[in-house]
Amino acid sequence: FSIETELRRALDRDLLDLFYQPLVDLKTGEVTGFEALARWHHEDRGEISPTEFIPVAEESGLILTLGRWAMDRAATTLAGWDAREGETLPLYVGVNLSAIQVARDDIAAMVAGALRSSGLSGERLTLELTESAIVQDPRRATRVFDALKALDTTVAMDDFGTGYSSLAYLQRLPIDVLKIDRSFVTGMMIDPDSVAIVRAVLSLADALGMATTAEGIESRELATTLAALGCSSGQGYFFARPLAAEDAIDYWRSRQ
Ligand code: G
Ligand code: G
Ligand code: MN
Ligand code: NA
Repeated sequence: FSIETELRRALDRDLLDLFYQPLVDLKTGEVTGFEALARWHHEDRGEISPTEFIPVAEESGLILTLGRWAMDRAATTLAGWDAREGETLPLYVGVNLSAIQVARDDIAAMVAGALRSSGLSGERLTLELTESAIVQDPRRATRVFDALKALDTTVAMDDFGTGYSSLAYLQRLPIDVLKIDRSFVTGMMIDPDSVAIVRAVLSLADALGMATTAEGIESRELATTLAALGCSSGQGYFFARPLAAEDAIDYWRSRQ
């Protein structure tokens, strides 16, 4: 069977899983939230990477189903942690939204639905959008971003610096967080140009009143350097890999 056929079946049977990678405040070391990342353990083929099945989902339109599933699962999981700990936890969850979802689905209604059924308030959710979501249809993107802000959710620009959007959109759209793409963060260790780019992005974000998250932090040295440069938040294997829901909340508790 093709990956598409198998993916359709996996979605029908609820065989995908959602993992959670901690985001850490680089000043205090506190875990502030998690990014939700889809995982697919295929019974015969083993682990299939999202870099393989997300593009298939996007080409086939299955991303609409997958995206709604991820949104609902992430919200339900966070509400479940609150219920188990008996309090509203100081944690948020970030959900990736594909440009295809922005173009073809009613994102704001979907997010509102997930908030309603989980009972979470909007501040508990971050929506991670890529520059491609803006480039395809800027007017639609503007409406979607505004609607997400009206729900009090946080809007993050994912993989920042790798796409083709103009800086004018940073000014025009209600973006709260710039996520600095992993390629620049990894590059900092070996390439002075990457350091220059990261510095420039941090300074731009600061001037525009946006927070910053560095992705792909794999060493203590990088975490320290990025903190010194003023980056607010970090994510990467140095802190933790994406974790199953149970392991993610255990990780948070163990660091309290
Ligand atoms: O999880 P990493 O482990 O391999 O993810 C690879 C890529 O797949 C990343 O670009 C990530 O944003 C994307 N991805 C993972 N889960 C989701 C999801 O639920 N929705 C969308 N749109 N992209 C996802
Ligand atoms: O594009 P997006 O930012 O959503 O993708 C997140 C991807 O980055 C996931 O595939 C996740 O597993 C991966 N990732 C997270 N932290 C690290 C890291 O420290 N190193 C590497 N190589 N990949 C990471
Ligand atoms: Mn992301
Ligand atoms: Na990224």
